[in-house]
Amino acid sequence: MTSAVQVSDFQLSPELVEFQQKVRAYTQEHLKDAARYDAEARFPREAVAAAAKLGLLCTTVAEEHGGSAMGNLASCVMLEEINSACAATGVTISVHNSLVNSLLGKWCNEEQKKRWFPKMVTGEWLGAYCLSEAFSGSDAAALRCEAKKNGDHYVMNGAKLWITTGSEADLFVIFARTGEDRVNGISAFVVEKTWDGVSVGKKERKLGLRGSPTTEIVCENVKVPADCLIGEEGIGFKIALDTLDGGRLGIASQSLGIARAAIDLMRDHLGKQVDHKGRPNASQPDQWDFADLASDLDAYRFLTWRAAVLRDQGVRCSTEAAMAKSCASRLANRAARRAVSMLGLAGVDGSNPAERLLRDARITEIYEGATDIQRLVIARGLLA
Ligand code: COS
Repeated sequence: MTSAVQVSDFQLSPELVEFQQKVRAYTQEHLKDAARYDAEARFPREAVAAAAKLGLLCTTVAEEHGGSAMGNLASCVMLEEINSACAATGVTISVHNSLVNSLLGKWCNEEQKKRWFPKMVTGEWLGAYCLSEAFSGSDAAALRCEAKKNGDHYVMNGAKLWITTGSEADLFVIFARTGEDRVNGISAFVVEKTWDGVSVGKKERKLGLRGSPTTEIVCENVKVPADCLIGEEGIGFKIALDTLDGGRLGIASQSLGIARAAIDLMRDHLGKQVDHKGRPNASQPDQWDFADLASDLDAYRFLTWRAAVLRDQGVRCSTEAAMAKSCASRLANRAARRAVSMLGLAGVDGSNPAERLLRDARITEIYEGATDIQRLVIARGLLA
């Protein structure tokens, strides 16, 4: 297996520690309303705007286009912090950075970057990544949305499903069929929300991440100018999967944040159970589970950071990213479930974030590639 990471020590650089502290301060100041966003299924607009002001919406964009160019490792550090407080804000920022901005930066030409980045780096516009459809979730290449060339434009028809930030985004990256070949007949386009024929369809009612709107995006005879094609015709599927390698690092980091929050709740709970000398006195099974979950958190953080470093080095990290996501997302679910059971009634009565963490964790094993898809990617990578 290719592992180009040079491990000289296991510390973040002083710059990244400073960045982590800055993001932690942001979460403490701006994500206090996470429970309300969830209860009211309300988009965390103010929190996202505050993140934009701090430059958190441009970590994957080059400096020459107004970004901070901090890269994937920094994005992972940032997303663990944000998601430990509010996963709805976390996924909005993850998708904007890792699925949209990074894609535009890697695959668009200079003219296109100059057109869209000024709005995307400042957060004036939010981005959405539109791949899935009613009949193509895990089998992404089965997509049917079509873009037919007609002179200087394409005519796009189709419906995209389960689109994160769908109703709030201004710029959509849409994958559509420009030819019959299953894989090489797919192309990627930028489509703007205000264009004729673009509409936001059904909004999903969800178990968790309720502050993050997941909607359908419908295109009916949308006239897409030919200069909104990304790259060239036929490379859309590779763009989609290459981008998802980075996206999966975002979801792995989201999972780490959720797991960390659950483990912190357990620490508070177990820390109160002491003997007459003040030594830990919680039941041994509770301490064992707490110890295992905390150990896995550290292990999977390194798994995630390894993949991020590879991506920052320009090395393909499909296998490593899939390992990170499959392990971290399962950990988030285990940790949230255990926190709820350890806290007893307080785990489900909403008096603390445990039940929200449990609901928010579930999707991490589903979106940006379900766990079984990650296992498939890992096996294929190792057997290739
Ligand atoms: N980066 C660049 N290219 C990639 C790639 C990656 N990470 N992964 C695959 N490719 C290339 C392959 O090399 C292949 O190209 P060649 O034919 O030139 O060799 C092409 O893309 C097709 O790949 P593959 O044959 O593996 O495609 P499959 O249809 O078998 O699909 C899976 C593979 C299942 C892994 C893919 O459909 C997938 O990831 N599904 C989940 C989709 C998903 O995550 N959806 C969430 C959307 S956001 S909520």
